[in-house]
Amino acid sequence: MQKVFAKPEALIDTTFHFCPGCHHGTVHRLICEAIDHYQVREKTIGIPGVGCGVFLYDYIHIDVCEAPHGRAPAVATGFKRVLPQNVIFTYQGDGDLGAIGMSEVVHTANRGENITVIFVNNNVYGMTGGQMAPTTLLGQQTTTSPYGRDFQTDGYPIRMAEMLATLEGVAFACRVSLHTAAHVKKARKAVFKAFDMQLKNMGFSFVEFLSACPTNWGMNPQQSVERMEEEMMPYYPLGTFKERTAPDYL
Ligand SMILES: Cc1ncc(C[n+]2csc(CCOP(=O)(O)OP(=O)(O)O)c2C)c(N)n1
Repeated sequence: MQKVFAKPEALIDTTFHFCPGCHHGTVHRLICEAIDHYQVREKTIGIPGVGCGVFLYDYIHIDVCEAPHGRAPAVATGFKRVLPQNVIFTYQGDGDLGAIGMSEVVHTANRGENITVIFVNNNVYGMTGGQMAPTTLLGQQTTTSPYGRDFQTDGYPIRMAEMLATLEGVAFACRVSLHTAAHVKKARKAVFKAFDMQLKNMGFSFVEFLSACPTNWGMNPQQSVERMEEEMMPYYPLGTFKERTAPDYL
């Protein structure tokens, strides 16, 4: 019999703590598939920020160093500079990366650090109970925007992948989604590309995942994936916004 499905070796055989319909588990799996594919398990170091992805060490068979809220790109910079032969990635939510950690990610990208940033955009602060994030859509109700996000008081949702793509130091910036199996396959390719580029010393790579947070959106998983298609995707277009084809020192 031909085996067509197997758990990635890098993925620890345990049960995720994530809520039903949450996409963090899918992102974990895709990272593990890339680690297995490039056979870099022994030399990969993951740096989660603070949020629902913080328990990375419980799920992936790699070295993990937790960073203070938002500081993962700065911690990753330190690791990469001391251990340039290692594969270093951060794992951050939109509160972590786009609010308290905005400065770290912008300057790390601008310096062109040869790391990979995995960015899980679920439109809210998930772990702390669904507060408004920089990526919360206009009109979206959250615990801190009960009447819906209003640009006059809260500004506009930030498109991180497009913004970072404007920086010279960025080698790869893309946005993918996880709301259908076909989109997960494309997301997988993006993670592979980001790891590949880091292994080729191309510079800073950034993968933004549109993801669901059914618990804090007050929806069931099916409604959540419909919301991703109908509300998130029109504001957050999918695609590759920058892809360098050679290291910038060539
Ligand atoms: C310095 C600091 N401020 C605030 C917090 C509280 N806190 C923990 S998780 C979190 C939000 C995380 O949201 P996000 O980054 O969007 O990740 P998600 O949980 O949605 O995956 C906050 C504000 C903290 N741990 N440390």
